[in-house]
Parts: sequence; structure tokens; C-alpha cells
Amino acid sequence: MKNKGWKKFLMAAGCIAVAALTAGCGSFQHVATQSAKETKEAEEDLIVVGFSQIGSESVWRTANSASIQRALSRENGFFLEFNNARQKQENQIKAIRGFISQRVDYIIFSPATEEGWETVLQEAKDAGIPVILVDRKISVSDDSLYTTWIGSDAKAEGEKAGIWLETYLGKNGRQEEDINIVVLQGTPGSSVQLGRTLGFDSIAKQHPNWHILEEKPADFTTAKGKEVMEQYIRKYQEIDVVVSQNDDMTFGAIQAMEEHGITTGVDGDVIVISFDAVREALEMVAEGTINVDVECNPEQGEYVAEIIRKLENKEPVDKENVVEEKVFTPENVAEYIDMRTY
Ligand code: GYE
Repeated sequence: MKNKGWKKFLMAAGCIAVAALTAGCGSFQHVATQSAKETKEAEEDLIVVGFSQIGSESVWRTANSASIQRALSRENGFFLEFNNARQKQENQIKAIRGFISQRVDYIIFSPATEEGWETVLQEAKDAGIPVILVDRKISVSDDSLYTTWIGSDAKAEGEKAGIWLETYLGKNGRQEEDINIVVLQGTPGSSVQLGRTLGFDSIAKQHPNWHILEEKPADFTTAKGKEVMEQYIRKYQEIDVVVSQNDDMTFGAIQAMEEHGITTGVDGDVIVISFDAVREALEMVAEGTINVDVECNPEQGEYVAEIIRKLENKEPVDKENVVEEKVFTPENVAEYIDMRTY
């Protein structure tokens, strides 16, 4: 923990500076007018953490934020400065600079996209502030710019989707059939979009009878998912499978298909493969309108808190920490659905 006197002053001054620096770019839940409060919290020797969250684009994202806010609570010994970057990398960079000027103890962030982080992370490194990546990954030549990453193996998630489709088609005697596939991708250039695409494509290319007609970004949102699916419906006469890289886009895609009289799922015209496994989607798996949902676990808060405590105790931490995940189908979903917290 840093020198308290210096830290108290910086907490108060930094909060005012941060608010000024980042006014209008994203939103802070703690604002400069609380400098007396922050000074008090600093006196309580809380671990001060700056968190730049991508946004609030999906149910998954909301659950991820809640998990981290729950774990990094004052009761657990933390003072969390939360910033919502509203999907913009430049807002994340500004927020991280704000955290640096505030001299927080740790910076955590979920990078909207893989590229473009070297400069600001070098600034954090020069300031001696450890950086923890959550959820998504970054592409940097020097991996000392961040201490550790906690998240999902997106490529494995994509592979699980492809392997499920192989099995499903085989079970239904369609392994030799020409299968037309359209893909709704997440945010272009995000490690999750790249990983899920790479993973699914690695399986698809083993099947010459699988035809990926088109892969387009739909930004992980329901509205964009519906818009892109409508484009696909207008463009392609025969769609057999929709691969949607998150549940929010899936909800929009199914709305679009229903409006065009196209049924989905177990007994439907179109097979639907989704990712995230939020409760609302699992209910659709149980109903049979979504065929399979590949889990992406947003509950990363406890992992972050444990890693920070290890770092505080000068204990070693792994560079990568992959969270556990399942694949949900109509056959197994009933066993888990009531345990879902998001
Ligand atoms: O799949 C989606 C969210 O980065 C794993 O981002 C996360 C993805 C998730 O918007 O719902």
C-alpha cells in the first residue's frame, strides 16, 4: 500500500483530475465531489482499484460488471472506481490515464479490441501500477505490460460449437447434406470475436459440405443482430444454421426469423447456435428454440479479488486464468437453469 499521506492527497486531487479529464467520456460511479469520502476510505487502507468496463451492451456484460463490483466491495477491502467506456477504446484509454493520475493501486479493464494498448499500458507500467485484464485479451509485443488475464478461452468456445454441430448433424442423418451457415459476429477485432470465429471455422473447414455463406459483425447487441439477420434472410434463400456469437444477437436474429415465418431450434427450419448462456437464452434452449448455447462465464469478480490479494502478499500469479464453462442443450439445461444468477 502506498504512503497514506501522499495517497490521501492524491485520492482527493486525483478524483477531481479524473473527473475533469474524462468528463463526457463514459461514466464514473464515484465523482470528485466525494473527495472527503475517498480520503476517509483511503485512511481505512482500502485497496484502490480502477476498473474500465467496455460498456453495457449485453446481459453478459451487465453480469460481468456486477460480479466485479460485488467482489471488489468496500466490505471486502476495496475502493472501486468504475468507468463505463460505452464501447469506445478511446474512453478506456482516458479512464486508464485517469486511474494513473489518481495513482490507484491496481487497474483492471476488459479491452474492447485487441490492438492499440501499448502506449497507455506503458504509462501504467512506468507509474508502477499493475494491470489486470478481465474477459477479453490484447495483442502486445511486450506482455510485461499487464500482470495477468482472467477470462474465457474464446477459441475453445468456437470449437465446442463446431463439434456440437458435427454431432447434431450426424445424429440426424445430415452429415453428408449441404449445410448453409450464416454467422453473426461480435465486435470486430475483439479477442472474443476473433477466437469464436477461429474456433468454429477450424471445425467447419473439415466439412466440405458446410458452406459459411457470410460472417458479419452485429456488435453483440439485439438490435444489430436483428438487423443483420434480416439482411441474411433477404439475401439467402436457404439458411440451415445461424451461428450467433452472443445471446443478445441471438434474440434479435430469432425475432427477425419469426417475423419472416421462419421457425428455429429443435423442430425448426433453422438450427441456432448461441454463446454466453444467460438465463433468458437457456430458457429458450429448454423450450427448443435455441439448439445449443456455449457458456461464457462472466462471474470473474472472485478471480480478480483473489489475484489482487495474492499480489498484495507478493505471491506469484499465473499469466492466464481461464474460467470454467459448459455447453447447454435441451438434454442437459434443466439440470442447471435454476442455478443461473444472470
Ligand atoms: O460474449 C458478449 C459481450 O467479451 C465474452 O462481450 C464477452 C462478450 C460476450 O458483449 O455478450
